[in-house]
Amino acid sequence: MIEFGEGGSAAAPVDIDPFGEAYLLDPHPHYAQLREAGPVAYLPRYQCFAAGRHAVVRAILGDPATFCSGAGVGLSNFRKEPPWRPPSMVLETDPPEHTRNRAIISRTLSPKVLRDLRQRFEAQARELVDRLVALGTFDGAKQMGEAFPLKVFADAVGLRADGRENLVAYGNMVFNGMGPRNALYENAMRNAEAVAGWVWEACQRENLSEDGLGTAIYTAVDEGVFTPEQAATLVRSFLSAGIDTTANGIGLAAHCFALHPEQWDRLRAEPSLARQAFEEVLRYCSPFQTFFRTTTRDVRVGGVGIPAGEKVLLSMGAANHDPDVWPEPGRFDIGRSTAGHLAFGGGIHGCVGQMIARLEVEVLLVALAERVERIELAGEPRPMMHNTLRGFEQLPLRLRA
Ligand code: OVM
Repeated sequence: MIEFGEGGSAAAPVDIDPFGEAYLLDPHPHYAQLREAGPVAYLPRYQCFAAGRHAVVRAILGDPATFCSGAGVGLSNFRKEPPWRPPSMVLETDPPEHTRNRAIISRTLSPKVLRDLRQRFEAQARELVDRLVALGTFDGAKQMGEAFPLKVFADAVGLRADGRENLVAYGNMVFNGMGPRNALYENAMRNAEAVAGWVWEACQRENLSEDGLGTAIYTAVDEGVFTPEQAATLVRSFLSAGIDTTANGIGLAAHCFALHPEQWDRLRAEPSLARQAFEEVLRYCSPFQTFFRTTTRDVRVGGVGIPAGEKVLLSMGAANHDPDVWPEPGRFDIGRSTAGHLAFGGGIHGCVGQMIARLEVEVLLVALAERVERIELAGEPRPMMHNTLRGFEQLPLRLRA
């Protein structure tokens, strides 16, 4: 699939706008257009290449030496314009630095740590579900999707309780910041300095609880591997990637089950399906829609040429609905095999937090399944307009106990 060198056929131009309103409101026809345009297509509007076929997206993720992350994983090329914040030491780096930095994060999220977090997460999930049932109608995007990771994940990292709303604003900056400089970008960045300042403070050793994931990162300072500033930058990755992503995953899950009550019945009958059910939510919705790689050399992908130094958009949403991989991709079915979905990316940069994300959503779904007979829409959901994430701005819900 991937061959080195110049030449190859020209990428077909496709007239889709992955950051435009029509696409964001209903991406599916646009996904199909992208997949059908060839192994790799060209988006003249953004002067970048784009891939949406599952096999192609997977192959590109599997070749980080040719498709690098160090030039940024948004549309902007860090080698041509300066990034809006100091680059992430894990997301926006390549081996060998990436390998070392990721290992430090990875060891803080060990199976033992996750086992110890489970009880706390379960207790918080039950408490939240009780509160939401009592409320009657509520906003599933804010009061469930955001509220849960803002409590359990931020607790796990070891953040103080006050000011956590900054994390949602920061995630908005990080993820809208991967798109073009459109109105969504500008709007997310309105309060950038204050929000980024709060986050940077929260990442400092003296502001983290002693038993959290954040403090665990600082062990690398004691070992002489990192400066304190590097440790803070790595803690910043938890705070960048760990809230908005999961928050939208939860909102999307609730919406799926509100629209597919027969699938909710299945889950209620067998709550041990919760983990697998979330995988199908991930495949079906792809909360993390797109990111980019940058070519380090001339390459041909499925015979289509991409010169060195070009941005390539990868569409997880398109790949996760590729009919060559998923029979009836548009059917939400918690019993199907979801192996190989790309909602967490893949390859060396595959989501390092995926186990804690799964844990959060699994325990929340189980707590819901134990108490709630029906998840119902209590009004018209308002989809979020966002450069990278998919989810709801507002999701009016009612839980029938
Ligand atoms: C980071 C980071 C930020 C956003 C997303 C992400 C999906 C990582 O700062 O390392 O992973």
